[in-house]
Amino acid sequence: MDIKLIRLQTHGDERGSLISLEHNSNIHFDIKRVYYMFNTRDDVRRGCHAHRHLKQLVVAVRGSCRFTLDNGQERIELLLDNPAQGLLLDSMIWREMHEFSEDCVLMVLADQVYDETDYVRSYNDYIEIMKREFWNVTA
Ligand code: T46
Repeated sequence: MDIKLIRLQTHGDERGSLISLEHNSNIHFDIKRVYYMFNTRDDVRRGCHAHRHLKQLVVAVRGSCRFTLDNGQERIELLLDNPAQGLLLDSMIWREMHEFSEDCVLMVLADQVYDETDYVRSYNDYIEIMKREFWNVTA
């Protein structure tokens, strides 16, 4: 699956901790947009879509949430609960976020500006695109 968990270097001293996200140092794409989610209820599911082209790095800067990630062939679950860990999500990965802790702040760095046409919001459509464009399955 085209995902990677990367360790982000923490600069720590007696004052506390600092993590820097920097183009060509630990972020290997052009950062065109940053957004963050907070105040998410623990009984909701966010995401539930894939992106045709977008690449993103996701960091739980505070608290935790679970990710369900799916490439149409395998499905994995992972807990994001460490501000020194970044989840690199490539395009065409189906993602769902759930079980948000009350204090969760999820920050996302993206390589494209917001574009609703990049979203694939139906799982059936997602599988059809994967079959047609990535698995070379002819119906
Ligand atoms: C993703 C996961 C991890 C904007 O106006 N600009 C933005 O940059 C974004 C991301 C969203 N919006 C608006 C569109 C919706 O009216 O904010 C509202 C909530 O967005 P959405 O329902 O798409 O949020 P999530 O949590 O389902 O998904 C988000 C990102 O959209 C998505 O790209 O990969 O987080």
